[in-house]
Amino acid sequence: MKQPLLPVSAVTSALPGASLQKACKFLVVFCSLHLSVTMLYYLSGADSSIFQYFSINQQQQTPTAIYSTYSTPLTTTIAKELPDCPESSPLLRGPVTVNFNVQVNITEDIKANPHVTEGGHYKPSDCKALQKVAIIIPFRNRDSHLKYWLHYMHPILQKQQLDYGVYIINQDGDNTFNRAKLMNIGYAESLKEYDYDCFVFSDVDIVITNDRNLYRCYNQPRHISAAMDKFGFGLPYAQYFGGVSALSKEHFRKINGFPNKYWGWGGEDDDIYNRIVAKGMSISRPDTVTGKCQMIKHNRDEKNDANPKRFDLISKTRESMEKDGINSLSYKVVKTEKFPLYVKITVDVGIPSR
Ligand SMILES: *[C@@H]1O[C@H](CO)[C@@H](O)[C@H](O)[C@H]1NC(C)=O
Ligand SMILES: [Mn+2]
Repeated sequence: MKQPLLPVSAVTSALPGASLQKACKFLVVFCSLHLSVTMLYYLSGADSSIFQYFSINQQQQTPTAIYSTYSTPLTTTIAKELPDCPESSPLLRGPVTVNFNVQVNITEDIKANPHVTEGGHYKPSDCKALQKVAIIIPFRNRDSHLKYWLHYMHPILQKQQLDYGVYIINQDGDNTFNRAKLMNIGYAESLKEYDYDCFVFSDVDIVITNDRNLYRCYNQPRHISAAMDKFGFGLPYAQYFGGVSALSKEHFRKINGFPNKYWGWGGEDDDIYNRIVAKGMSISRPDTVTGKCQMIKHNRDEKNDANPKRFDLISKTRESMEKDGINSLSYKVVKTEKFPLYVKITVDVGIPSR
């Protein structure tokens, strides 16, 4: 019954007085050292499993509950995740050569972007992107332009270290085109899929030619296409907000989204500009070197004639914006198709009232 002690006492009793004391001291020191190392090891193991427990629960609890109750473990959990991506991506090089006369092949582009996942999603694998960006492209019958957009933009967006998804919002049927309403729909539909915090709205026929022109959001609504070739690499007028723009979720909500009542070409971008100014915000832009963009030359689409009502509508933005926007948006999704480099959502936007 007392067998485990026996060998020790057998050894000690065999030793003479002085060396017995030495051996005892040594044993005591050794044992306590061993005990403390074991305790340390055990405790650190227990600690990390506690952290894991909290990090799993994090998703189920409200952030306030986490911060007030478990502030220390949460900090440790974050430190163990990917580090934040740097404010300025080290992968950026500046000017990008763009040529719309060279043929592109979508099969080749799918191969060239192996890290883009089904539906046109990407996020950096080695750092946590600073923003989650939905790129929204109003669309109809422009597959030949979309090929170029995907070819040039996917590599740039990855170099910008964004967590992004590409949403092609395709107007069904052949009634009059409604660009701004399609962009509202893109906002609503992308949010159903992922918790985006920034929305870039882009025409399908515009690509940037400098990878430092970031497709992300800033303190103020951003006009990205600030120096388009068709306007001599400048703005057609100071208030111009067409082409490519970026609004955070907060910006977008503040202005009640975009107008739904602009059928046909023109005016909706000026209405959006008016909304931004009416809510006390201003436009942020890259400089005219960084902001250089190219547009594919094309004829005006059918069923997208200049909207004769646009001047009247623009003059009334301040009154109409509270009633007409994301709060009055109605549409029907006809079809959602996931392709390797984008999602295509075909929607019924209706027809102009009256
Ligand atoms: C595109 O490239 C693939 C090979 O990756 C080739 O099989 C296909 O024929 C090409 N398509 C065109 C239209 O050139
Ligand atoms: Mn165009």
